[in-house]
Amino acid sequence: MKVGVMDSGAGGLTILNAIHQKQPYLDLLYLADDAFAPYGSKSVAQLQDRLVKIGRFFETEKVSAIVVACNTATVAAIDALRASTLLPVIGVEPAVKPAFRLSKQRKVAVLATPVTAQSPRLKQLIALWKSDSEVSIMSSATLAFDIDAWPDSQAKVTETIQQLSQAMRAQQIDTLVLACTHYPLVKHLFEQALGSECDIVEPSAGVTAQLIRRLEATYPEAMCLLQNPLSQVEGTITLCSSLASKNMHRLVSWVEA
Ligand code: DGN
Repeated sequence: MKVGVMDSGAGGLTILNAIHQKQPYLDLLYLADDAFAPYGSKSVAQLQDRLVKIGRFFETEKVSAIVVACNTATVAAIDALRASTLLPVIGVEPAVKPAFRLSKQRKVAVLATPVTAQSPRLKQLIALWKSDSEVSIMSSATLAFDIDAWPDSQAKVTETIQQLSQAMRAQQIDTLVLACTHYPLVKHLFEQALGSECDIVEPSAGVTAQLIRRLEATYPEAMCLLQNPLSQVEGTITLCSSLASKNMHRLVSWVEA
């Protein structure tokens, strides 16, 4: 069974890695939409149009489900994609619920792209799960794009993370939600800058669990067969980019062995 996973660039590989670790028998087709990146500076209408086109690409590739492994695309355009396809569509949302549970000092920061940070959906999620925590919504217009240019952009990425972390330390943040799938790729830099007293949460385990639930509900017999330990074979991982000139070695380097 093949699952399509997409993002504006390398960020969704954090989700792809988690899916592959948990369900290695699935074939995974990853689309990095580098030709249209960064999503964080696009309008909602542009993102909706793009996601519908990507949905058509995945349908042509005969996937059984689509994972929108991008917070920005999820908040802006997942409804448009769902309306345009009969395939199950799983999105990714800021992991505010686990962050509220984890935070001891009740000081949580959500770091995202500008589109996600300004989205009504993020405010809804915060209102839905909020207890008595203070929530600081922070955004970076450049960080995801710079992570895509890794390792050439290493100094710039490190400097941006240090600046953001300084602001978080000043606010005594003890739990950080990485609400852009690119950010867990450089989680170690956040850990270095914030120190061990700040917990960092990201959504890959939750998205994987949701995908498996949807696949089991939609394709019960096929999933039963695939999950049978006697019949299990390792699935394939195919990486592609919408930018013809993309150096695929950079993408491959983010995929966990
Ligand atoms: N990985 C995308 C997200 O989770 O929002 C980043 C989008 C972008 O291109 N900036």
